[in-house]
Amino acid sequence: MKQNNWFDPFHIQSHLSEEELGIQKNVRQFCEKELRPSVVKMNRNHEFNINLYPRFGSLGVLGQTVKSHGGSGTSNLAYGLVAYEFEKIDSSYRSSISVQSSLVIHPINEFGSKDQKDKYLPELINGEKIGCFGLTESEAGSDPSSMKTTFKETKDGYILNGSKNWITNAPIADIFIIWALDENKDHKSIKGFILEKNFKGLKTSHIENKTSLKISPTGQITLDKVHVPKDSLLENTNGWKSVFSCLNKARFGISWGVLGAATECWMISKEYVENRIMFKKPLASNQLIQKKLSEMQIEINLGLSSCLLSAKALDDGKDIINAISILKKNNCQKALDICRDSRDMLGANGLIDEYHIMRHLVNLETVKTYEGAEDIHSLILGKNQTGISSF
Ligand code: TGC
Ligand code: FAD
Repeated sequence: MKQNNWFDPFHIQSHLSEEELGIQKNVRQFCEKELRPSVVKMNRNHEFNINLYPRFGSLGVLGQTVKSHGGSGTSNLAYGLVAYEFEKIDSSYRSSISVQSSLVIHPINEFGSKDQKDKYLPELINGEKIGCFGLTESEAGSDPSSMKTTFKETKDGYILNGSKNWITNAPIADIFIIWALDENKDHKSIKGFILEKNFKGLKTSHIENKTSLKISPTGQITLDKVHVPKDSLLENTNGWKSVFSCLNKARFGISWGVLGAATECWMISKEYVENRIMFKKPLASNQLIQKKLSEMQIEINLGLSSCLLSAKALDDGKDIINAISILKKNNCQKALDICRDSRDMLGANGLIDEYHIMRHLVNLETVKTYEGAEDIHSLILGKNQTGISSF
């Protein structure tokens, strides 16, 4: 057949710089060599190898948009491409880099003092230290402003009390970004703190029975009268806007990432139906099957094109808050649809974990929920469109 551009119909690759193409290629090679061979086993065993963090650091994918303290200073577009490549293997691995980059390194770099940056950024960027981000609580998920975790100012610092739940990396973290409310004020008094795992009164536990994102360790954090020195406060935060600036970054990466999982499922099902003979001909020769393949191609490429436009706008310093909610919601939804169709096209074999699709499908159930559940993004968009808050 004549060469055509069915895989990249909008010529997305032609919009990438030499540097971005190089980063994507390098990261893809790393993922294929270092992550893919063990992904099924790691998932079966709920296992994460913490020694990967220094490897991620050497690869330059931790805090990659940061221009100091060892950061590679890449474009946001390159960050999106990295998330796309990591999530082709597993959403857990994309989570590992998202949390460290967007939710730990970003707030320290953006809201920390010079001393905090000098102390924490180098080891977070080179992967010697692992971070986590504690916003959600058992009774405060979609509405984090209902959190019960509080801080109280003392002569020489702060006392933190409360608990966080569903925190990626909590069981393995050295550094904890914790969000808390002033115990004497209202929900607007939000502040962020940098805690370390050896702080007295800080304990973590592991959520053992997750059926999704099994490679990624998730846990609870309890804070029992944790005395936090003054210099642990992220002094340049400005209320909830600062919390959301972290979420914006993470949601942007997720929007690219889920299309990686979807692309993977598309390619697996394409190869399968081209080779599977049923009714004496390849499955791929049936119109219904080709319709499914074309829908995968359409949604993935529309999603990637919008991601590309948003990344370019972000790199030009433009506000992309609405685009982020559109992409986080729509790309997750479309990726889930694509995984379900792929699973169906493999018939019974689609249920076997070596074919990867079920793993991507159940992972995407997490991704649909965290960083603003699907319907929450509809409500954010509805609020911004009408000026009326439904919350
Ligand atoms: P609202 O009144 O809308 O806003 C309060 C202030 O924040 C500003 N703001 C933003 N600023 C920057 N970026 C954004 N996206 C912003 N959205 C809002 C806003 O302008 C306002 O500023 P000001 O100056 O007027 O005070 O706040 P709300 O309470 O009504 O917000 C409601 C809602 C639902 C949108 C918000 O609470 C929300 O997004 N909920 C979802 C919670 C969530 O996403 N949690 C994520 C936890 S972290 C996580 O899941 C990590 S997963 C990790 C992994 O990848 O493994
Ligand atoms: P709820 O808020 O109880 O929502 C349940 C359902 O109700 C959802 O479908 C939601 O869309 C819907 N809903 C809620 N409010 C409304 C409304 N007003 N109108 C209509 N529908 C509504 N958090 C962190 O802080 N840090 C992390 O590192 C982190 N990692 C995570 C890792 C995993 C594996 C998971 C699963 C979650 C993680 N989270 C983390 C938490 C995540 O952000 C929350 O689960 C998410 O914000 C949703 O909160 P919830 O689970 O309490 O659901």
